[in-house]
Order: sequence, then C-alpha cells, then structure tokens
Amino acid sequence: MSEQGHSHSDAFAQSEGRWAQEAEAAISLFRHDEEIERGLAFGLSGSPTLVDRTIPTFSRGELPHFAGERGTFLNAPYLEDVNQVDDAEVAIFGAPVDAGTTYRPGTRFGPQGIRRSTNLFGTYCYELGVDLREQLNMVDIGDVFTIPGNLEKSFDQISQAISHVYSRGVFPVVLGGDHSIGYPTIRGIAPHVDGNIGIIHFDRHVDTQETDLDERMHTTPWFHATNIANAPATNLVQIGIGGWQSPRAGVKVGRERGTSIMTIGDVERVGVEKIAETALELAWKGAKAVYLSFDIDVLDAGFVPGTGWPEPGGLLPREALNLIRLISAAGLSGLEIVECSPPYDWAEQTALMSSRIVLDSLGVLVREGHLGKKPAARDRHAWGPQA
Ligand SMILES: [Mn+2]
Repeated sequence: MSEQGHSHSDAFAQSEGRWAQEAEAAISLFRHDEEIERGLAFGLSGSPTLVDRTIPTFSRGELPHFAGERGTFLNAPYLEDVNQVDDAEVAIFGAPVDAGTTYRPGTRFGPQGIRRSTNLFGTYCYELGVDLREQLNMVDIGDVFTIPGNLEKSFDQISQAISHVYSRGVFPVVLGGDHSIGYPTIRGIAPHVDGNIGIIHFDRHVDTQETDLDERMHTTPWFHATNIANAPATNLVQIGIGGWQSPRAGVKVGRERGTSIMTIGDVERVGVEKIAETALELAWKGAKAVYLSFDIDVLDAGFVPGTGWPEPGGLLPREALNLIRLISAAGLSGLEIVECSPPYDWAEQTALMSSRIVLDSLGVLVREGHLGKKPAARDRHAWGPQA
C-alpha cells in the first residue's frame, strides 16, 4: 500500500463512518425478530414462491414501508388507554390546532402529515448508531381533542394532555399544530418542574407579543409562557430569528424581559457548535429542565414550503440537524415540532424535515443515555393486544 493510501486509512479509522460500522453490531435485534414472529403468526406465512420465509402474506410490521397500518409516528405502538402511558418512556401525540394561524392555515393536519412522512424512515440511524425500535419504549397516543375555532379551550386541552404525560415521568413529543401551542405546553409542564424551566426556541419569528389580531395567536406563545413564574424569559433562547416577519411589539417585549436572540447571521459567524454551547448555557442557567420548541419555518423557505409563514434566508437542513443533535446531547424534558402545514407542502418535504428534527433529537437522547433506560423486553412491549 502506498504512503498516501496508508494515511487515507488512518483518517478513515477516526471517522464517524467507521465508528458507526462497528456500533451497529452492538444494537439488539430483539424487537425486529419479535416483529417477524408476530407477522408470521398473525399475517400467515408468505406464499411458497417467496424465498425469504420471514415475509408474511399480510403486512404486520415495518415492511413494506408503503403498506400496512402505519398510522403512527415511526410505526410506534398505538396506545389507546392513556392511563397506561407510564409504561412507556416517550409518548408522541398530536396537537392539531390552526386557529392561531394568522396567514396560511393547515397545521391542524400537521400531526397526520408528520406521521405519514415517517413511512420513509426506518428505526435505525447509521451515524448515530441508534435503533429506536430496539432501544426506546416509545408509544403514539394519538391526538389531543382540540376545539376548532376556540383557541383557549384548545389550550386547556393541550395543557391537560401534556401535564398527564409529563407528570408520569414520560417524555412528551408534541406534533403541532401552529405555534400558539407553545404556551399551553409550557403551562402544562411547568407545575411539575421543581425549579425553573428553560426553553430553546427555533424560529424565524420572535413570537413574544402579547396578542395578535386581538387573540393569543401563534405569534404570542412566549409572552404568556414567560409570565409563568418558573419559566423566566431569561431562560428563553431564540435561535434563527430574522427577516421581515417579526412584529416590533414582540421585539420590544423580548428586549424588556431579557430573552436571548441568535440570528441566522450569528449562526453563520460563530458556527453551530458555539451557538449550541451558548444556547445550552443560557437555557440551563439555574434551570432544572429544558424544553425544545422547534418551528419548522426556521429553515429556509426553500426547504419547508409547507408552513404558515415561510421566510427566505433561514437555516440549512444540515445546520438545523447539527444544532438539534448538539442541544439534545445535554438532555431535554420534552419537545414540540410546530407549523408543519401539509396542504401547502410539496412532496412531503416539510413533513419529512419535521420528522427528522424529532428523530434526530430522540436518537441523540438515547445515544447519550438520557432516554432508553427501560430495556427492550417482551413484557414491556406494547405492539397491539398483549398475550
Ligand atoms: Mn415561525
């Protein structure tokens, strides 16, 4: 081997690509195998012409991705009885609200669209070295019963829903919905936090004015959330703000209350590592928990057409995913993804990006040991009716 070839392989030995090749071998295939067993038991053996004898006649598991009843997020088990949610470690639920939208509506279909987009993904991520099906007890508990045309009643329902999940020690993942839900989600969690809660907020918009069009619309969640005694504005970090859609009333509130704003220009100037480090420092300062609120419109409008207020000049997908991975590594208490509006989406790209934010965050939370503490075991498994 030439000198050049040798140094190339040294570099490869240090790479994430090489690490991940080895890491995959350490992940169990327990649930994968169990799924095949169940498929054959409940879906009949495949026809005799099939060589692969793990394939059933009726699709009952992950494959094929376009078939079956993949109505849940990442084909996670659907848990109908939310009284049993404490058996899970993560509970996914939708908050289908778009009454808070002030321009393009449609985010009431966000949970549906995001779930459907996960049909394109498997449960394993190469470079994270994580398989969520094997390493995480995650259930989909469906959607909150929101009240169309009544934001305040919808807020009450959302607060009650997330409070139920969080108070039982389960990590909530909320699929929005427009960004008005940021207030009721924090309001539902905050009473259960023994100390302050920090908020890391990705958005092109500040969302800190008191009212918009006379109501608590999707431009207002952080005004109301930071009125909660243990959710101080000084622990609110806002990343990606900028452009021509931030009302001055909200900017004034942020200035007076002392929120921390980082623009796209700041991200470009100091890089994602430094931005993540600073955001974590500010959000965690004197706090006991940090919640992630991710508005998909923080990405450049070219990547996320299906959203309420697209703003050109936002984050690139790789920047967004890197920031999410760095921030999630410190641990989170819950997260929400908002403003995905499928009626305006093309080729599911906004929904796909929304799913990736959730998946990458969960993947890192598992990799870093913040989640994934309940081992994969038959009696903990929630696929359909239990034996
Ligand atoms: Mn926004």
